[in-house]
Amino acid sequence: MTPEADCPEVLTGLTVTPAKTTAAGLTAVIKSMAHTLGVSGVAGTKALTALNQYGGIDCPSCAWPEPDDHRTVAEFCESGAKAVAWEADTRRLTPEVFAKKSIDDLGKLSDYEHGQLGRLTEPMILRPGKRHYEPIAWDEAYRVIAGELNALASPDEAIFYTSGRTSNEAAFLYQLFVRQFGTNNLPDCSNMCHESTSVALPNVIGIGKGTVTIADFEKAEVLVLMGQNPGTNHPRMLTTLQKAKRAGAKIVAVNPLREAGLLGFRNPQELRGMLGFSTPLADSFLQVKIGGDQALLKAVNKYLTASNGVNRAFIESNTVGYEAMKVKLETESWDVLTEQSGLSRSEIETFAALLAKSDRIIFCWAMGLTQHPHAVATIRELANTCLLRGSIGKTGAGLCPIRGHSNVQGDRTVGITEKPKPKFLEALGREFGFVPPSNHGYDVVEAIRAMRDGRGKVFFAMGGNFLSAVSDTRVAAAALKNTRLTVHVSIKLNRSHLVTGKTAIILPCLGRTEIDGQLCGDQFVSTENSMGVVEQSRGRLTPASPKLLSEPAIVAGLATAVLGNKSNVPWAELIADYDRIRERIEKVIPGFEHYNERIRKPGGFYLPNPPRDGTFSTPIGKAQFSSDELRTLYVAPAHLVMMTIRTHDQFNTTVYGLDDRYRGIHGERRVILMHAADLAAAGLKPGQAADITSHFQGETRTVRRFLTVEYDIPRGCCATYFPEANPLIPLDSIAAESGTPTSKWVEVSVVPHSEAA
Ligand SMILES: Nc1nc2c(c(=O)[nH]1)N[C@H]1C(S)=C(S)[C@@H](COP(=O)(O)OP(=O)(O)OC[C@H]3O[C@@H](n4cnc5c(=O)[nH]c(N)nc54)[C@H](O)[C@@H]3O)O[C@H]1N2
Ligand SMILES: Nc1nc2c(c(=O)[nH]1)N[C@H]1C(S)=C(S)[C@@H](COP(=O)(O)OP(=O)(O)OC[C@H]3O[C@@H](n4cnc5c(=O)[nH]c(N)nc54)[C@H](O)[C@@H]3O)O[C@H]1N2
Ligand SMILES: [Mo]
Repeated sequence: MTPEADCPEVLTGLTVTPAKTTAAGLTAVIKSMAHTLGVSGVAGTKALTALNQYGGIDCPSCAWPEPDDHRTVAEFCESGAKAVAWEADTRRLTPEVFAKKSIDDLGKLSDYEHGQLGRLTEPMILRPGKRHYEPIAWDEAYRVIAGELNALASPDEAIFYTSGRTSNEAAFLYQLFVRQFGTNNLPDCSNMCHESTSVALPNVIGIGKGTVTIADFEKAEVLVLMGQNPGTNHPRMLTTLQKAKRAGAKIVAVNPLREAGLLGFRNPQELRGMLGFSTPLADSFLQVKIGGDQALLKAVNKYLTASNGVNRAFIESNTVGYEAMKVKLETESWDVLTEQSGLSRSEIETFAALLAKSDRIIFCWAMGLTQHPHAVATIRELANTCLLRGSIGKTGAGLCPIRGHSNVQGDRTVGITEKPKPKFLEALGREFGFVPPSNHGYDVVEAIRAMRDGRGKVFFAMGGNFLSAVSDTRVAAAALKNTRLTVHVSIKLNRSHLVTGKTAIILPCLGRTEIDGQLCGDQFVSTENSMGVVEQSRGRLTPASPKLLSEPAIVAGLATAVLGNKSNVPWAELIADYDRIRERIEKVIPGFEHYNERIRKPGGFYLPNPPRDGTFSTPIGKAQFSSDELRTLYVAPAHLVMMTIRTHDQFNTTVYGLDDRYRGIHGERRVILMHAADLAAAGLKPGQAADITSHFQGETRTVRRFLTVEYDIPRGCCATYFPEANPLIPLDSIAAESGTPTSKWVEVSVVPHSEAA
């Protein structure tokens, strides 16, 4: 047991108000400006005016794209403003503060309080046996890391994690360094995020990415939004949805919760919206049970195939596997499909009939589909629906996985993956004159197992908050503590810096809003959004401290120290001018032709996307229908299925505040949202403290003191917030094929809180 790994069991004062039915509006703008001014002063506001503008700063929050042809004056949302304010924080976490506060003192603070300590200012080291971080010079830090890495029996004993904020330039150099060092142990946040999508789609359409552009939304007849909370997690998408709606699109939302951002939108960019007029969004809302989407989609596909609601011509010329799928669907029972989805046959048939009438449908999804035991099969079933309607490869139609981190898609494109393709390795090896390792590396869950079992001895993280983001927090903590060295490149302190290997190092880096000065002048970086547009991002603010280095510079420094003359990469030259890094990316990765020229065009450029143009780049050259088994999921009587979700006041493990405004939950993050009947059955009253236990393969895990909230959620389902509930998610509870932790499908029991341990 490692108590400091968990979020502190402290209650902060819950108030509950009715859940909202519209999102954004003037309140959102006022809140974001007030927040930015409060935390970051004038600097933050200056950064806001450059956010998502041509030649400006790519918003460090989500991966939703900007419009192709224009930019409004304020092309940001409340979340983006909070992210900028958090980064442009005027407070500093200096060595003096570390000298006063031990890691034990810091561990007692909440995630919110960690953020309030301000920006890191210089490299810090926690030496073996010590409880206080001390300052260390950059060169000395590199020497310590190189010493540990080069002492390993095999390069595969080191693990190199990446979070999705890292730029293309930094990520490309990082994976190059790691592969020259000799391992493919490159787990990343994708493993916990859209991996199920990346695994499901290539066999179906030939590429692991979405196929639509933002302009497609206005041309669509139907938008299906599954397992996604755009009002909170992709607020700029609401503007797109509003436009689509005005152009006549019907919106169907599929979600266990009636999220405000799915129901209505007050556009803060319009006078009508400022005055409080809202555009209703979803035309129909399907309140599916958690994990019920595969059953729902199978039922939809059964209806479409049985009622001739399919696009025959498209299927015949572009697909394989239709007949086998149809036969399989005939054997599925409506009783099982309705019971598993939690929806009535007539609700499903109404939805399917709408799809049967439409040729231009866009299917959007996020974590509500990807973090379940059967996530990959569910996404393949969604692709089946799309193919049945021939709704791909044309205007106003297609698949649209909504990515999370602002460059999570780009990181994968430039080589951050533990399972690299031979073609990529060959190109990388050719360009840099070495033989990259070809065996598969560890994903996130495998990395934890390796550290737990003593096979992973050095853990290095390029950004992120590994300990708090991964499942099974206490197991992950013990695993990290079992290593010789943990290193984090970071901009602020987080819990991962406090649960450490024998030695721990924090390397503080520039944030995306900051000026990145190198030998040949100030540099910009590039990122790829959710729709495959690569665009530049140039920092505008004075760095938080003169001792910060950019992520590419840190990789170069490290590579030089670790590899020495074993590497013939001109690391220092590449850092002097990032154009030189982009030239190398262009030579290794298809689609980046004339990278330096096109990245300088306003709005950047699109990467190639064959299915978008109607070509399926599968081995057979056609799209592939899937015939997966229906995975029926049951829990023991009186147990519930728990999903872990984000509040309106956080970016993943970064907690901006304690409210979840749209859901009407204020002042408290340790809550569990339950159906009234499930509360009563558990002998609990709203607002009462409860203990939650998860059940998996005979093991139990418990978190204590969560306040109950009576909520409109299907019976048998409940919701808690990430990361507070992560200790409940068993390490081995992962999605089939993708290995993604089942953060949205955990079997739990809930009982009144008792003081006895
Ligand atoms: N402000 C802000 N923006 C963010 C983030 C953030 O934390 N804060 N995080 C970023 C990241 S990395 C990501 S990946 C995205 C996440 O964006 P989302 O996927 O929208 O985030 P979650 O809060 O995980 O919510 C998932 C939604 O799925 C629903 N859901 C859960 N289980 C099921 C299910 O079984 N079926 C269906 N149909 N729905 C279900 C939940 O009710 C919830 O509405 O957002 C990105 N943007
Ligand atoms: N239970 C549960 N767990 C989940 C999820 C869930 O829905 N439920 N969602 C999963 C998902 S979708 C994701 S993507 C992962 C997220 O996992 P991560 O990406 O690992 O986590 P974040 O909270 O986004 O990382 C925040 C940290 O990044 C650092 N940081 C911020 N900006 C920069 C920068 O510019 N450079 C560097 N080097 N560091 C920076 C800050 O110090 C901050 O503390 O969590 C996953 N975990
Ligand atoms: Mo994510």
